[in-house]
Amino acid sequence: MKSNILYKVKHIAISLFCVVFSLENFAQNTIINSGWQFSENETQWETVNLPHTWNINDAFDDVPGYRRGLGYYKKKVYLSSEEKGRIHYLKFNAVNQEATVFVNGKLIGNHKGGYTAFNFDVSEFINYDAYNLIEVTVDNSHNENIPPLDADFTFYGGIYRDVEFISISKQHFSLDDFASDGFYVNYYNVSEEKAGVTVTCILNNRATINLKTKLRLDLLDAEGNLVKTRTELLKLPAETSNEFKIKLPEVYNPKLWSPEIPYLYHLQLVLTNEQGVVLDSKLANIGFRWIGVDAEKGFFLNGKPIKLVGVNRHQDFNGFGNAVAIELQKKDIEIIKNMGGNFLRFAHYPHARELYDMCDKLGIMVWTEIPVVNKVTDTEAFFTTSLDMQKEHIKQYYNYPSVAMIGYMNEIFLRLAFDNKSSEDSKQQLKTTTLKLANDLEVLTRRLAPNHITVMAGHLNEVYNETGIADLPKIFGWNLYFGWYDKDIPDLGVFLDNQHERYPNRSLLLSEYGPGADVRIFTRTPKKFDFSWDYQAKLHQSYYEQIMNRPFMTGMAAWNFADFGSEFRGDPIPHVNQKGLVQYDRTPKEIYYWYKSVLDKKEPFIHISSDYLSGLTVMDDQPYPVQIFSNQKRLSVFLNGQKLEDVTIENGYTTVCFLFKNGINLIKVVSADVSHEKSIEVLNINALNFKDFDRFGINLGSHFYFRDETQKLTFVPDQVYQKGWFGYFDGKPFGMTKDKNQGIPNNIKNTTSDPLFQTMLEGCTSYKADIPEGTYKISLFFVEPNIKPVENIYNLSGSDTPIQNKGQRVFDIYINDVLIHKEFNMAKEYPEKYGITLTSIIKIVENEDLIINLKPIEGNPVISGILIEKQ
Ligand code: GCB
Repeated sequence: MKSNILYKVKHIAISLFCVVFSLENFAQNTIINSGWQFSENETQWETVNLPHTWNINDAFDDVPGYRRGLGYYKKKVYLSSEEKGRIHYLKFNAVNQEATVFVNGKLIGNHKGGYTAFNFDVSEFINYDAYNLIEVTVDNSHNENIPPLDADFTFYGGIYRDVEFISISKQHFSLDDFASDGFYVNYYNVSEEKAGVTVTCILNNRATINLKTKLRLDLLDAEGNLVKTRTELLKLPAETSNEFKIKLPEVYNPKLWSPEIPYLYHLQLVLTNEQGVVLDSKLANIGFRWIGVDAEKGFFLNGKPIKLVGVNRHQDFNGFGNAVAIELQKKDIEIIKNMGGNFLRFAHYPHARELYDMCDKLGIMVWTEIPVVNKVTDTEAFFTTSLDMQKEHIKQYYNYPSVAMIGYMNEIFLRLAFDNKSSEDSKQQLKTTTLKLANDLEVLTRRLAPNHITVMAGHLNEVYNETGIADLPKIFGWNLYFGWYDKDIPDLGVFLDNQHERYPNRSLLLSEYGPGADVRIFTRTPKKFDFSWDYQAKLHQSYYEQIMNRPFMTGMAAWNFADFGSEFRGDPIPHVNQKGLVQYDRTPKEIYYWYKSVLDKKEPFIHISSDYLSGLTVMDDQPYPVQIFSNQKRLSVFLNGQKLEDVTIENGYTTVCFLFKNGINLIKVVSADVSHEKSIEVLNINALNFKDFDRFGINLGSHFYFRDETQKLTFVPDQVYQKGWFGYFDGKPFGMTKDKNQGIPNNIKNTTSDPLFQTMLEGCTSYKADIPEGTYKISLFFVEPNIKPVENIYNLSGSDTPIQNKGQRVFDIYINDVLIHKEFNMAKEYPEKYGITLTSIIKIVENEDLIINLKPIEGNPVISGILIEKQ
């Protein structure tokens, strides 16, 4: 079958990439990312560059689901006969999630698992002075034997990290130990006085003769000065692989590595033959540090207590899926460092290795883990894949000094906790299986990485205590969403104190927390599940205090650094989990600056949190609260050139109420060393005669403002009717993004202004706005909240039957007694949750106001928004 493809290849234009080797080079790693051919069906091909995924669009479109199936890649690589005496490997740094590789039509191997590297020795399949065809069949379908089985992120399919063609001499550092670098760095006697390094090297001799080699280890300081060196004469027997452990003498008065001063030494490993010709070489970061953990006193670095505060990270990026250029990804680590974070959990799988190198360099302590998430499968194959994945993970990421913690499971009882179908027996069986796998992974991790701290994260459920699984790792992480999925914000501390009391010997970390937040939503009255930035601030500010006040807590990692793709979600931006401190394109949300104000003490810093305020609509006597963030103690606040007050900062912020005038307002905040200014455009409507406006929008049924960039307008929150102003007479506010609806797609089609539509008034028959006489364009916004996505959206069959009868509503719409729409029936007219706008021009005469009536014929009318525009 494959030779068939080879034949076909000759007939299509593909871009060829030539690997030209120089014999002086002892090892040649060529990144072969450009000019691959990609197809979803093996008939139509397109040229793509890696990193690549086929789910960039369909994971974000209006159709539920995304393509999980096969993708085919191929590419030709030229090798000259000068390469003959060398060994050739093909290395894939990550392919999601199963890859089957062919070279010149022959099956080379298969790899399961989408987040770790793997390689194949392809030497015997290569043709010299010829083009060699590499083909990769990639599969991201659901597979019961490959973790993750289920999780709150999108499993984009494709070859999304670098592919390397490696040519090396016959004597080299092994590539066969789970695609590691073939050497492992360990430390001994690390203290302020001295520190030592030992290295275990796996050296291969693929020649048919024995060879005497020299291995030189050079330890260089950050400036490149040689600090210690050692050369070993090593005999490499023919056709063997051997392990050598080499100890470098101790360094006296070493410079220690820490987040404040991430001082790095470097270790160079050079393998030569007896004559000094280089055969292979490697490089590693060396960070002298020691860590410890205490169930009562928390985390210790270099003998001193340190509270770990940082974020979790997912690897995808707006518009790229998981196929993100590495330079763009590296910026994330800089953004986290600039925020002052000293801790990063790479969730829920190993990320690109370059990022761990960045953490070494910038000084961020790392938790890294494999994607065994939400549930396990009770098969030998699942166990084997998980254990192999952990072996790859540990061996490939072992040498980064920033890596402090190695994990292997996230919320592994989540599906079990929500399972109300299975029998008690089968649930018990699943618990036993899960515990067995956890135990196997823990034992494996401790054996392969005895100097790292093992970790696991669980969700709010007793099952982690009952089963004893929480006592396996050295630190247990709780993912806690008090004030979001569960109870209220202050319940965090109550829960943690209780856990600490019940399990005094267990070290705890808050491994996830945080609410969803959309930068277009703000409010004076933040509430659970409103996605306002204000609620995000409230929750994070309180959580931080609660953790800082508990010395037993080792640390906290916010969920999430950035918004990320999760296809089934119905947050205000559909298919995106919006719990990020920065947006999906990494633009900081306001909360990012608050973290900076509490974490980053390097330079004086002030931030006025007001980006979201542009277009704020207020009345004369309504001061608006604005948060000011700073790492300074005392600040002076000015509005439009006038000093308002001196304020004191606590927990990184203070709230100042501003009476804004109509038009541009300038806020200025100064401290002794630094100042910050922001100008805000405000629409101040004189409430009593409601006249100074051109455009006025109301977000019906909602307590929050919504900044609609498509309309260039900020919709105001709703209210009960007030004379001279606006509001509803009857009906109840209704929100589609409510807690209980989590997981149900609330994606409103035909619009990106989802928050305007997602909140509405239900049962409202009469609404009034006391606008002055004139001609107006009135737009009314509607959505039918009860329509569920139909299985086949094309199955409309032209019949009159509504898609779904449940919740169907029919009503007549009147504006000032003029019938605008008779028998309005959204369930009948629209196949799905469409954002519907009805626009009319009306004339208001003297002594008349705007009155909207929704007269029910069947069910309760709903309405989501009103936009009034002067003509
Ligand atoms: C969790 C999961 C994480 C989810 C997060 C959420 O506990 O570990 O994968 O994305 O909650 O946002 O619900």
